[in-house]
Amino acid sequence: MTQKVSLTRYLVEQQRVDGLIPAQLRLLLEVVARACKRISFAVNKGELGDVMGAAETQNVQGEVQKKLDIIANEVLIEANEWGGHLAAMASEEMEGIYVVPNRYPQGEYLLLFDPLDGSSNIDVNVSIGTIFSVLKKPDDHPGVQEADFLQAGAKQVAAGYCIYGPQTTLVLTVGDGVAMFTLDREQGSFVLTQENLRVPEDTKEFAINMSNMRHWDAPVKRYIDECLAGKDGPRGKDFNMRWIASMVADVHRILMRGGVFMYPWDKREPEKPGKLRLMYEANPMSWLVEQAGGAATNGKERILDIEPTKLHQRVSVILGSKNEVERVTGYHAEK
Ligand code: AHM
Ligand code: MG
Repeated sequence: MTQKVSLTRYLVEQQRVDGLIPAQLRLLLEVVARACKRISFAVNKGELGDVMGAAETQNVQGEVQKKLDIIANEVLIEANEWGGHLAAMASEEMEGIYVVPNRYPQGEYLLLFDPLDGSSNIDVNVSIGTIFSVLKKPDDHPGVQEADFLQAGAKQVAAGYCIYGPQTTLVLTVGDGVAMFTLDREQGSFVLTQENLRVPEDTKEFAINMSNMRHWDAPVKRYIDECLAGKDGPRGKDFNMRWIASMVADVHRILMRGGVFMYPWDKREPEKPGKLRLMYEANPMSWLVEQAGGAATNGKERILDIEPTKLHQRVSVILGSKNEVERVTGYHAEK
């Protein structure tokens, strides 16, 4: 019988054999996975638990919070604050950073997360997820402040997401490719189910919210028009479209079978660079996609090279199969 490899064993081996991750980072990732397990169980309860519907609050982005947004945020904080591996956390659901309280030891890592991505899908039983990114706190000063989080995505030391869909699946990179773990509910543990995920360089599938078409910039419109023209158009092939409205689910599909995902800048709110957030949505997803052989840009530059200036900064996102991302980015350059 082939032995199953648990997430714990995988991380221990990454630490021991490859020396890729220090013990504190291994602990951190185990704790994040444990929190995701708890969130998965809460998500699964649905109408049977007090988890559905809107809360009476708004987050820093002015969006109405769902009960599960708040629950997931609390679960992640409670799980991570006492272990001694973190200095502070930042979340889509909190305006400022959350510094680990004095009663616990402070570690050297910073954790950022979107506790529940795809919130509009919670109440309709469609896949949602948790996205996370780990940075190292700069060691040139004591204490921790918001500015410590403002590091380019290329500095991440770990990134991943957990998707709560037909299966609960954790997808992770520590800079050595992308590995996937499926939650075994009977055992209560994540089990390694795929290593070295690869995003095919070409694709016939795109993901974009087409209802915003009239607001797009010319290069994005050109790219989609060419896809829509199919076999008889300049691309010479028919394309398929998918849009789940959970970035986690759209990116997961791309990691599994390729495709291109776009949430570009548009004219609805021209002062905003895009809808998605750089630090805890675009950066971790871009690193995962790059680690799997894909690409990610904002139309002009590699997302991982963007130097952030604000914790909740937004960004235009084009990611997925390399040749398609390069094509859309090329159209922006031509413009
Ligand atoms: P959220 O973090 O508040 O859930 O918002 C992010 C989500 C992404 O998961 C998804 O790609 C996008 O918003 C969908 O936006 P739209 O409803 O405009 O299609
Ligand atoms: Mg989100």
